[in-house]
Amino acid sequence: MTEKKFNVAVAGATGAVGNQMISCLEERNFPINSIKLLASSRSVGRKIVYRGNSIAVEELKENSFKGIDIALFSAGGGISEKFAPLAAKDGCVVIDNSSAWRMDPDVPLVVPEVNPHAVAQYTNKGIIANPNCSTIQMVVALYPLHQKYGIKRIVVSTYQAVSGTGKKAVEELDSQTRAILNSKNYESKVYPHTIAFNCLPHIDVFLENGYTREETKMVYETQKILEDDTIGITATTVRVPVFYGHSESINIEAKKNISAQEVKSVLKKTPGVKVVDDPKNNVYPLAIDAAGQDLTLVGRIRDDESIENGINMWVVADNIRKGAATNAVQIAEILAKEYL
Ligand code: NAP
Ligand code: 3JN
Repeated sequence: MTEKKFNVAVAGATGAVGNQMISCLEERNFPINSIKLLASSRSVGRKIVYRGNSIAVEELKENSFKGIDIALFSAGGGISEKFAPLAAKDGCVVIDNSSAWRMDPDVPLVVPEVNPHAVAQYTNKGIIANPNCSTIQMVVALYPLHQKYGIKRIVVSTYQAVSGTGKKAVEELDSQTRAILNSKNYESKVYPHTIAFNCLPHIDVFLENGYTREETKMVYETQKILEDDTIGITATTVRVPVFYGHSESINIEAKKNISAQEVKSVLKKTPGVKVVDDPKNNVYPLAIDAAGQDLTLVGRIRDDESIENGINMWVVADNIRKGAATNAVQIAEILAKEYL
């Protein structure tokens, strides 16, 4: 039987995530019949190479999705809010990387290693949401522990790379670092403070309760994906001067007896996870090792000696790949294989 091939569109194709989506489709040999690359009017005429062919970027418009089977969106929440329903109306399934649809009860929020069954709900609105990058790597590591031990509470602090803010932030860290090392003047345009040689406890906007939107996303998205709103979650999200790879310090309190040794053996068998944990030999997950690959690295696994059934760990993943593009393409693979 010949394999079914799909007409695919990438909205936000010129961005940090969109670009990686195009590479992931190619690397993973996604069955593509045609590919349409969409961005703003600023990028019209730009060429992007896909499988050796140079493809011209087109302007994202209301009628861009006619004849498209699957659209991967990463052009921001406002664009997703407006264009995802239009694309769905034209019969296309949207896999959206923004926060616009994540908490809509009719829209599945999917991490393929955790809740692939939720993809079935794409029929509700024709939209599937991709979670926030910080949520994705956390749930990949915690899902098997929640299944086996029941997680009561999560305390997480993140150390997030600038690529999470997009291509302009990558340029800002690069240019500020060079300027500071050469005693030159520089400006901060993307972030409210200098990001080079600094840490900013501020990702996305501040809310009334003093938390940021990024911190709030981690709470509600995790509960939705793990299908358990009784888990207590508190987060502090921090931007650090790293280009690629988000790191997280995660503390969990479990309902059942748990030990670091057992956690290591459970995580060694967990799909999508690589245990990197040999501290005596200075081996633990590092952002520079996580960058450019798709596994979630987990290490520094140890008992929290201050409470019963507590565990600490250090979790690192490539925020643009598993945190965004790869996760979206994995969702497209499930759709293509099982539903379309
Ligand atoms: P980026 O590097 O700044 O790229 C933004 C992309 O959106 C570019 O392709 C840009 O096109 C396009 N765009 C902007 N305004 C547009 C418009 N009016 N019409 C059509 N296209 C437009 O940002 P990024 O890091 O790739 O992030 C893009 C979005 O993906 C974010 O806003 C966020 O919603 C989502 N995201 C999700 C995660 C996650 O955690 N899963 C992580 C990062 C980002 P031009 O080049 O033509 O301007
Ligand atoms: O800052 C990061 O490391 C991840 C950023 C994600 C992001 C950036 C801009 C807008 C999002 C997101 O995915 O939650 C959004 C959004 O709200 O859509």
